[in-house]
Amino acid sequence: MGAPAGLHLDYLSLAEYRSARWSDVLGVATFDPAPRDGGDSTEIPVAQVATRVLLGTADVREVWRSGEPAESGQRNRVHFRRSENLLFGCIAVPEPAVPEARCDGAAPGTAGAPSALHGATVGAYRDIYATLDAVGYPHLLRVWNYLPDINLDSHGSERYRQFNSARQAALRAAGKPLTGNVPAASALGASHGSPLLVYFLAGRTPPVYIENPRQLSAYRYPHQYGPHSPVFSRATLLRQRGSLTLFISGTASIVGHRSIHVGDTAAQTRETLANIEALVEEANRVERAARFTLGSLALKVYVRRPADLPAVQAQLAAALDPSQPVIYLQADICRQDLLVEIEATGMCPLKIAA
Ligand code: 3EB
Repeated sequence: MGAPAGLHLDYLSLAEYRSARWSDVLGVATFDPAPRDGGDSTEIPVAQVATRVLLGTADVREVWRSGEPAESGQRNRVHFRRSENLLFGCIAVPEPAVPEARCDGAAPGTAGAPSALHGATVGAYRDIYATLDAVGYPHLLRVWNYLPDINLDSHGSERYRQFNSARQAALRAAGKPLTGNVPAASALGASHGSPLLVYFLAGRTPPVYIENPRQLSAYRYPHQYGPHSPVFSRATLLRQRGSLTLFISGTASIVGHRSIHVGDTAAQTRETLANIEALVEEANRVERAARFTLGSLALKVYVRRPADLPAVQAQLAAALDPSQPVIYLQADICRQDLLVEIEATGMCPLKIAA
């Protein structure tokens, strides 16, 4: 049987993944300390995300398929697999335990000195853009960033802010835009001691970039959230032969640029869903057709405190279809006052004119 047209996303247990025996897998993400012998051919890039699974099987896999023949490759530290129009890639960069020395002689580990995380982030994005430009998939569509101790202060600032400064520096160095045409993204904490992990989807043609009318664009956040704004779009919309994909970035209880419902997990979850619904509406407006609904998305839910899982689940049960694919992970979120963050993906087959 022929593979379905266009990109596909499934959340599967290891056993389900093994028995599916798909030939068109582009890439996989695992969570928790998943065993490496996941039954993947060594051809398939596997992003090993160091976040605990909060519900269901710990060996759950996020599986991206293209519906087309694919080939694998490696360049610098980036492992990738690509089909005609799409590329999945991942890179893991350990942070050196000893802070890098500065050429101006300033003591390492002090305010102002570049952190190991800064170096790892700049290096990861440099390798990613070099790879994409070399193999001809120059448009980053969707990026997932996982960094250990995301809320920890070091070198005079929070590590998430160091990451933002470094990501922006790397994009600038690669000659990429810092506002507007920037990928959808997520940035979450990962377990202490894990490497900086970035995985991504990239395309040969540009997507449509979507912002949320209820939120200030992240790349325009005021400096109270850090000297360099996070560079991501709220969503991207990819039209390919036969299908339309909506990649919704990590979304939280932020209206304008402020975190709201501080301390109230249930209310943060409802506000997050309202933001996702606003993005779905915006995508439909751009498409001039009701292509997506909240009930047709696959969701990945990040909960800061495991004890909040029932509260988050109750809100989602009230808003979602019971058959919707949803996975729950424990992760620190990039603002201390955020307790939950949700990312989503929507896929819609398109009729092709004969
Ligand atoms: C926010 O809306 C919440 O830095 O790449 C969400 C998605 C968030 C992506 C990123 C951060 C990022 O600002 C945090």
